[in-house]
Amino acid sequence: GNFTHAIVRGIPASLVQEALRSSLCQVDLVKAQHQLQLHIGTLKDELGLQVVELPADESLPDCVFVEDCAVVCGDTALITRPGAPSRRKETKAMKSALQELNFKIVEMKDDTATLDGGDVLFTGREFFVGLSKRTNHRGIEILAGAFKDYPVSTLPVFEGLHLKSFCSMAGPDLIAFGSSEPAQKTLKILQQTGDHHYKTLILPDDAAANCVFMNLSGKGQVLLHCTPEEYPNSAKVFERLTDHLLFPVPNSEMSKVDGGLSCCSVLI
Ligand code: CIR
Repeated sequence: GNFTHAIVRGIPASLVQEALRSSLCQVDLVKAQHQLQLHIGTLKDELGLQVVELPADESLPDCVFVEDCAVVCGDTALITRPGAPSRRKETKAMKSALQELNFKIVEMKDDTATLDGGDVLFTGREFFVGLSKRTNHRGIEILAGAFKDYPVSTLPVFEGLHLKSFCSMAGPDLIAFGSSEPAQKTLKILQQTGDHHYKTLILPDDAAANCVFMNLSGKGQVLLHCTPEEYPNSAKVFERLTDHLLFPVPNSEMSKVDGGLSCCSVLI
């Protein structure tokens, strides 16, 4: 999409001990903060986006992962009900920020519904939503009701946290996908389900398939993607994209707590 703003949030020190995670890797807080600053710097200084920086909240260890709290499309912002109970209060600051930016707010209030933004892939034509550890059918139903102009299809997430833990948009009608067997299984279903046949960019590393694409007026096609230090083979695939302005952004610390590149911002 054609974005002008990004909403981000600081990293609380509590992330190190208390953030939800599937691995035992120790996060380096100072390095994580530095990496987030580089990411925000790219959005602001290189891309000229207006960045709204919400303050970290020590009582919400995962609050930096703002993508999970809202799905924004057109003039509507859906405030989610995150699948992890420890993350539910993160939505409050996001709701206020989006209200201030004049979005029409829809809140997922049903206490049987769950949905994380990390499960929501918007292609510009339609939504694909992952049925995952964090997102359930009722959550997807509410999303479909909030964005009636677009078809919504459900995709199974066989492994990993979210749908976008192994895929994301990488260009117009171009979807980046990881090459693991579970990722490829989801891709096959996507191609059979969708309203359109999408081109794919296959990355050797699932995590690297979570990149951030923007079509910016004045800049053209912009892609934030993994660094060669973290994923040398996947970085090479991105470096071959000649139509894009490429920005490698480090993400090693967030990835230790299952955060992809896209999770640290809500682009609007
Ligand atoms: C969690 O488990 O909820 C966080 N530690 C990571 C969330 C990452 N979210 C995302 O990539 N959209």
